[in-house]
Amino acid sequence: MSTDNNDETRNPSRRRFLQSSAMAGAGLIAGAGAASAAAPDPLITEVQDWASVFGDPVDATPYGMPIHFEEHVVRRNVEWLTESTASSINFTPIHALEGTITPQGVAFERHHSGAIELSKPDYRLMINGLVDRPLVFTFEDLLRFPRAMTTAFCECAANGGMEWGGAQLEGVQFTQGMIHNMEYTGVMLRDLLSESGVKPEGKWIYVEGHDASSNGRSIPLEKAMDDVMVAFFANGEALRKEHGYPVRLVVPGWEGNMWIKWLRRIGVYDQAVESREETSKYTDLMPDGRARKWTWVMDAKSVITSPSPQAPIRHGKGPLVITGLAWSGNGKIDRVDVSLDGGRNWQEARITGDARPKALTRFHLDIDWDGSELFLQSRAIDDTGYVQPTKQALREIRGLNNVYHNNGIQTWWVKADGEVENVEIA
Ligand SMILES: Nc1nc2c(c(=O)[nH]1)N[C@H]1C(S)=C(S)[C@@H](COP(=O)(O)O)O[C@H]1N2
Ligand SMILES: [Mo]
Repeated sequence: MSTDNNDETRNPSRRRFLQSSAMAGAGLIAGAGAASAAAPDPLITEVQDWASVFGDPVDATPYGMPIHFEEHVVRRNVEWLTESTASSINFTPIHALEGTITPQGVAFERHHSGAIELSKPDYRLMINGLVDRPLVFTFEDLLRFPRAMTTAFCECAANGGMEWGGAQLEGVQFTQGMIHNMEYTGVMLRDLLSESGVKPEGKWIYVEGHDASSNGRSIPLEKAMDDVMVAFFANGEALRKEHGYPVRLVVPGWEGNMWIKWLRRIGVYDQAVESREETSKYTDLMPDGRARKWTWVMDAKSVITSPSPQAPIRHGKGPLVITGLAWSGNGKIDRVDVSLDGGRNWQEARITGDARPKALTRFHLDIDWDGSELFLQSRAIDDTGYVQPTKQALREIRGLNNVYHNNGIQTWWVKADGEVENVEIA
């Protein structure tokens, strides 16, 4: 694995290309037909408006939004998927993002009964059940516990679920966009539980939200005492309403459904509650009609975000930057391989920046594209040695009745004209 950003030193053909395009000069920049300096580029030779007048003053936007040129980079939903948008999901535009942190404003939302408005003064968090001291915390109380930070991906168990039967949706936003990755600040759940004092018979917690759905889930005490966080900041600012303001649970590596928003109560019990969200939902139906129980961890997965159907190649042959995301609920990403020919041959991609455990990891592969069609795939390998499976390998074990935990390899067919389509290799 290499974190070397200076690819030109390692890739002579790329360096040659960059040199020759620099010699072609204005021709390439000015675009079609402008072969030489004979057609001067007014963007260079003329004084532009933006260089002649004042720009916006400070305070023009007390809370800044992206410039309007980027207004297509938004969450989107798939209308036919759910009957009502109050109990629905939308998708992160991962085809248009870089790095690993998801800005809250474009991070996917999943609500079972809509996003509620709950103020800090009205906020209460109860811990009860098998504890020495049942307690109720206000928001101010939480601020007085020692702070912790963690960066973690939150992936809905249904991410990729529409692709179980076959390639369906045109865009990585829709096939893999039920994921976000934020830097959280809050307090460790174990510190709150210790304040209440868990009785020896307490083996499970049951967590639920203030919203009408409550979305209750059981979590084994071992996990609760390990890396679960009660978070109130994300990416340096307060949680957004839609992500659980003022307080949500962060359950690193485990399915999004357990990340309770608008956290209301933590009950300590001697056994799992077996609520709706962990019996009729969020279990995986097997071909023989039985369901897999307690599939909490999100297994290693990766996907190429560009090129992809919403991010086709517009620049023709030559240097091409291939990029994507990889993650594992079991630990760190060790390696990501990329195939240009539908899985026959693989080459190792570069992990760019840090590979943190249970967090999104960015990879890049720089190639010299000859303009012929590609069948692009990526495959993640985590530090437990787990290798991301093909969709076919998953189906052989789990059948076609399933919705959740589809971490199979995604294939993008890149055509000679640079357009990209969601396909499967037969
Ligand atoms: N209280 C509450 N918590 C909830 C939900 C909900 O509907 N209510 N949805 C869950 C599901 S299914 C997922 S995938 C994540 C989504 O978090 P997000 O909306 O920040 O993307 O929140 C989980 N926590
Ligand atoms: Mo979810």
